[in-house]
Amino acid sequence: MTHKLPPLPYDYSALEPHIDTRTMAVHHDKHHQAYVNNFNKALEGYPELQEKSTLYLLNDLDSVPEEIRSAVRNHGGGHANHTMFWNSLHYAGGGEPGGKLADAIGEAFGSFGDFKEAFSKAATTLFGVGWTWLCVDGEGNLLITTTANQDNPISQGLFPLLGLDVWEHAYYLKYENRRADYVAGWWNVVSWGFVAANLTAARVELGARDAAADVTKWAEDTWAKIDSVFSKSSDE
Ligand code: MN3
Repeated sequence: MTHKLPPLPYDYSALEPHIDTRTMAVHHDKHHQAYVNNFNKALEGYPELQEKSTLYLLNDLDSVPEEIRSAVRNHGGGHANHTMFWNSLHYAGGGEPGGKLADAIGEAFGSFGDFKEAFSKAATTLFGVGWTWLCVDGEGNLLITTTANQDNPISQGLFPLLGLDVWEHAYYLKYENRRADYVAGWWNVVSWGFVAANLTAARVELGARDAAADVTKWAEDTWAKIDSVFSKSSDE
């Protein structure tokens, strides 16, 4: 099995004016493609790892041979993060979530406004390259976290619900150095339905983990399942 670049689930221009057409084309076709290529290259000669889902490998980096561990972390992470990123955006997105996601955000952060402020602050103040995330921890609590480079929160035992790419390649063509303006624009295209579905999946999977007799098997099954939700056509 080799990993494949999943097609964007909408046109390059779909997120205009908040995320511009040229940025989407370069970001998806060049940057994401390069992560996929380098991830596959790292796994050459490791057929047993080629059969594992991306998230499973990222969840258990210690099980990856040391000579390719950094490459899997960086390029497998880049593949997983970007796949999730495209699917977390929609031209009909924005606004505020409802239902159980709204309740969970209110419980964790006070209000949606407080959450938005804290997330934006984390994204705008992150030094260097990386991502800002809304995650669920092992006890089911929501939290905001950041990761450097292409690290995925799964490597720290956190379920990612929503991730914001704050590498300059994600915004520089349109916003130049104005990261805060990019973050402000990004809120208009967040697909809350995607985030809500991830929260439901995370809670179901946490329950299954607590009940599992074989945690390794649970992890393998779970991350394969979540991988396939994030990335319907990336693994063939
Ligand atoms: Mn990127």
